[in-house]
Amino acid sequence: MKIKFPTKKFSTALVLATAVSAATVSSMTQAADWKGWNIHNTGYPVTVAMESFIKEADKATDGRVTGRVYNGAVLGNQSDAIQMLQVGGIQFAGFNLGPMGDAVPEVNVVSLPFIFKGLDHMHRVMDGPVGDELSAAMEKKGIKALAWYDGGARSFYNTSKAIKTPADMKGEKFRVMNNELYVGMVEALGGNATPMAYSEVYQSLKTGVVDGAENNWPSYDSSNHFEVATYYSLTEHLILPECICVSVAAWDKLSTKDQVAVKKAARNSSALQRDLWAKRDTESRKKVLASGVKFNEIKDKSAFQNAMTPVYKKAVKDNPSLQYFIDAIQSTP
Ligand code: BDP
Repeated sequence: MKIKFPTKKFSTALVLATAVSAATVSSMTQAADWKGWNIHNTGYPVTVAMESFIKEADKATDGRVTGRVYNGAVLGNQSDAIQMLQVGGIQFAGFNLGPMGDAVPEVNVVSLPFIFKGLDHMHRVMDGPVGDELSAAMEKKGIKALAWYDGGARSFYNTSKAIKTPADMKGEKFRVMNNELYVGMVEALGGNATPMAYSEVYQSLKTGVVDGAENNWPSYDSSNHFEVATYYSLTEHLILPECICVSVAAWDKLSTKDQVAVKKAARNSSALQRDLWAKRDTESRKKVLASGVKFNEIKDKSAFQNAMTPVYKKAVKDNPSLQYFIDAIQSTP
């Protein structure tokens, strides 16, 4: 809004007061138009939940918060999204917490392989005090997690053979998400790792730039990686929470009443996402197995788990505050 002052001289206080009240009026009348970053395609559980979130936020704030979800990472890769949230270039996003470790070191605790005992344990941790503390750490860095979504369990898949023991990873090159910890994880298992954007993985698997990658069933399916990397070995080494996150810059502009409404919309979208996730997890698994994916169930994962000791040690050495969170997660029943 442009404010025109008459040429006559005003006291600074009056000018300031006018500007402040004009800004207040403008923030009351102009809707916040939120851009939402999303890596997934139409119909994916995260996509449906994010769309439901912004729709409900719009309705519950009488249109003071309106917005749109941009699918397929058209707004940039996930590292870009984290930075854009921090500076307020985008206002909300849905993604897993894996690549967040650089910006918020405490969050790396969820990227420690096998830290969660299962999906239910992850829910209990993230919906409890530890989740609140991680959220507070993120908020200090400009990103507020309004609620947690599911991302299932990630396992390794590759083009040439089943990974039955860590020895089978030798000489194989795996794509990992953008986090040094994942490079260490693959190396501790005896393989090689290349951090790479999600959008580049399909082509890289196809042309042999990498031999494998790791992800949950729904992403293995929706990215079509199952067409080119047909061995899926159930290591379930990472259970990564995902967040519906907002930029603190956008959040702080909302009235308390609207913050309550937007948070409620996020919580509702999380219940929806978890429900859709459970269904999609089963469906995707069925679909890729029916298409001929060679499934290798690993009954005893202890060789993989034991190989992670140096990964934990290095993570704590690099960031001693992680020990507190490791203990807190491991002591959560
Ligand atoms: C998917 C996550 C997404 C990640 C992607 C990846 O939902 O946030 O960006 O994996 O591997 O499962 O990059």
